[in-house]
Amino acid sequence: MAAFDRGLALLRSKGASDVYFLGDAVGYFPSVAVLHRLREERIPCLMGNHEAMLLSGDIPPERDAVYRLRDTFNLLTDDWLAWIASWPRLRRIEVGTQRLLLVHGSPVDPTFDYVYPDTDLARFADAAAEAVFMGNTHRPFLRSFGGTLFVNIGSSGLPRDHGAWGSVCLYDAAAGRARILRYSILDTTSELVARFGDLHPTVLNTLARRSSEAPYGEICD
Ligand SMILES: [Mn+2]
Repeated sequence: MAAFDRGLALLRSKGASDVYFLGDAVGYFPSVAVLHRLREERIPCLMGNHEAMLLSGDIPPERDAVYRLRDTFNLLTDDWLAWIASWPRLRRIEVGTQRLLLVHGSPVDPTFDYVYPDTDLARFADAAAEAVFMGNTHRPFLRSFGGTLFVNIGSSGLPRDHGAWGSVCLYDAAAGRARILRYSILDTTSELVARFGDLHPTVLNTLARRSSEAPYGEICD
């Protein structure tokens, strides 16, 4: 939650006029705090695979020890579930001459696909957009292919390339330029780990992940 707030504040401090959320407000931490913030701020949301699993109840049992989606479900009223169910799985936005496609997964499977820094982007030749924004792998990148800019925005609270640096994307539609912004989540992570004393070791290991390489993107204060 605090990591999400920090990413939101960073985007706004850099002049973001419109903010979109690409999914997975729930999962890993049995908390609904990010959902509350998204609704309070009236941020347009896309459905992530975690929301889809939460709503359908189709959660692989062996994975839920990590995802904690049943615990999260039990914190939500019907009103909250109906709101989440209203989130679209993709969003197309036109800004000037720019056609933007926003998904959680990929253009061919908007909810469940995983696109990594080395994924073959030829699969998405029919995206029909100047820029495509994705999440789901928690691994940020900017890549151009076939006249389209493909962006993985990473993760605000559980980055997988380097656990100490949350990630958001700032896009300037007039210039057609995307930036991946990174911000420290060391202190918010410590608070989370202390508050939820029973997080799965997989989650703790991801948060503790460090790299000898600098995190992808621009380090911001
Ligand atoms: Mn996901």
